Amino acid sequence: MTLDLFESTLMGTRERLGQQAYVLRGFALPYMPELLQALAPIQKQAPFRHMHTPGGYTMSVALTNCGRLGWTSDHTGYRYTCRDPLSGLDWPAMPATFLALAQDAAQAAEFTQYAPDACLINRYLPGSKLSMHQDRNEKNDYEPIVSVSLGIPAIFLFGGHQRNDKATRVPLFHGDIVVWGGVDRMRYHGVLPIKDADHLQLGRQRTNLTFRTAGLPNSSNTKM
Ligand code: MD3
Ligand code: FE
Repeated sequence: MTLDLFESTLMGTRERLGQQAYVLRGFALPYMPELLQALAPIQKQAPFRHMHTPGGYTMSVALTNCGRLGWTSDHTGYRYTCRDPLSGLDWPAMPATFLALAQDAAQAAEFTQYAPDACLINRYLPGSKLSMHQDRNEKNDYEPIVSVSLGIPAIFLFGGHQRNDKATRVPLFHGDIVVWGGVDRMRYHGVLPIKDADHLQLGRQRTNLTFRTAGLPNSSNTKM
């Protein structure tokens, strides 16, 4: 079966990965021209960079952020900040089209009133991977994380609540969205090393947008 046939067969379907976790196939495709247009000035203002982990490693995935809060990592640890440590300026604002897509997807996965304040943008080149981890730097552990896949495919690993729990492999294609919240929010997850491929619009790379509610649930003005 070719990739194209596989993609078009699944288009528009909703797969359940867990009690409160869904894959929405092709959900971002109608937003694509606007999404890509909005992405360009973000990466110009806040370029993709390889972060260092507290353990002394350099991440193979390059990242940037938009929205009020952005995720960063260095030798002292992981955290969300209001400013880009590279420039000292606020992270680029979250484009209206990003927010609309994230809210639309959350709704389709039964999460209402979603108000993400952070969008972490990951860039994978062939060979980049993300080891199994939990996302535990957000102050809110119920609100969903909405993930938008762009470019070449990836195999996502969806694990359990223990690092060693068996993980399900989920192939993700350009335009697919995954939504995880509630009881599935703290599950371990990762991305297998990306296989080399060439995407017609994005070239030899995968970009993933992950929307999060990182600040306090009912929004405070505390500078982080
Ligand atoms: C599953 N990013 O940035 S989607 C990350 O494709 C991250 O770039 C991956 O994991 C990527 O932290 C995977 C995001 C994701 C986020 C939170 C989750 C998947 C999740 C929480 C529970 C289960
Ligand atoms: Fe994660």
